[in-house]
Amino acid sequence: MPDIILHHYPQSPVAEKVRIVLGMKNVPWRSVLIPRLPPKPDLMPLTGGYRRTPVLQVGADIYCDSQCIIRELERRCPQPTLFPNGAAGLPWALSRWTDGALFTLVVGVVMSAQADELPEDFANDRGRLYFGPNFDWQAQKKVLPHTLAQIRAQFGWIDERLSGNRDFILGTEPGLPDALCYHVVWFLRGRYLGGPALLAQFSNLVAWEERVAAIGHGHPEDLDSKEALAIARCATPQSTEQRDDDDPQGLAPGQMVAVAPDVDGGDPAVEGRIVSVSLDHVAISRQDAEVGDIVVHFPRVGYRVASLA
Ligand SMILES: N[C@@H](CCC(=O)N[C@@H](CS)C(=O)NCC(=O)O)C(=O)O
Repeated sequence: MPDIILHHYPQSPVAEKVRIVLGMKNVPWRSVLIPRLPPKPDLMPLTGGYRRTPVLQVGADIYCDSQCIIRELERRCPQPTLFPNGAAGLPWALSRWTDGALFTLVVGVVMSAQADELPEDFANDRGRLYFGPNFDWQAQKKVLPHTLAQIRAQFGWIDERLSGNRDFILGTEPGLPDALCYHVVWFLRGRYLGGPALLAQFSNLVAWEERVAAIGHGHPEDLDSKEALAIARCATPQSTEQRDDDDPQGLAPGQMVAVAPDVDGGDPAVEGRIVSVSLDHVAISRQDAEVGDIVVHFPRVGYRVASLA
């Protein structure tokens, strides 16, 4: 099996979600550390402009967004499954809450509580990314107690789910819902001074958090970013053509498109020619001067695919 390469940085909560999934799979992987802010010169040749964290590389196939990354990890390493007890489907819906509304509330607390101490370029970048061009950390700081009340009630849901000696969210086996909920808890605990006290109110959640942390990250081995580029250059994309005659946008292999997150975060679009498309993914091929032929994979949910033809 070719190497699984994760481009990430230690402080990234979304990367922590994927690292925990790699722990659940208990697989070897290569770890490339990337900068927390653009420019990301050794990542851009691979993604064609996608700048978020994490990114998965397998040879010359690049997977953007944790949704797409986790789907690919489940496909490549099906056992143990992330969907024990026939739980497929619903965890993806849960991810729209954990990665969406809940994550945004936690980013608001973590960032606005430190608004006066954070480096300006970092605060401005994350403000734009998560709250759009009119972000205002000082205004968010004023409503911190309200935001904490929102988060506390929602963490209460997780705690309630884990009552009655349920080890993991789906029962006795860990699965995708654990990684989804855990990364937000990990973020609040590690990056907000009041996080540990808030979490201490939830005994089921805290005991579960320790069980998920104990799963670990699998078996990472450091890889230099230049070596990752060399691996891509020497590899050939493995993606094969796939069409979907029911695609609502009429997307089809061969078409030139631009793909970007469907949020007002100022993310650049990635341009390329569709190789494969389905209800939950689109993969586009591009040529890069540094790494040659590359196929970049995106989820459909949360992404806008615009036709350039
Ligand atoms: N929807 C994306 C969100 C990724 C995301 O926003 N990650 C944060 C880090 S936790 C990020 O990209 N920050 C800006 C950066 O790393 O440049 C996913 O699930 O992968």
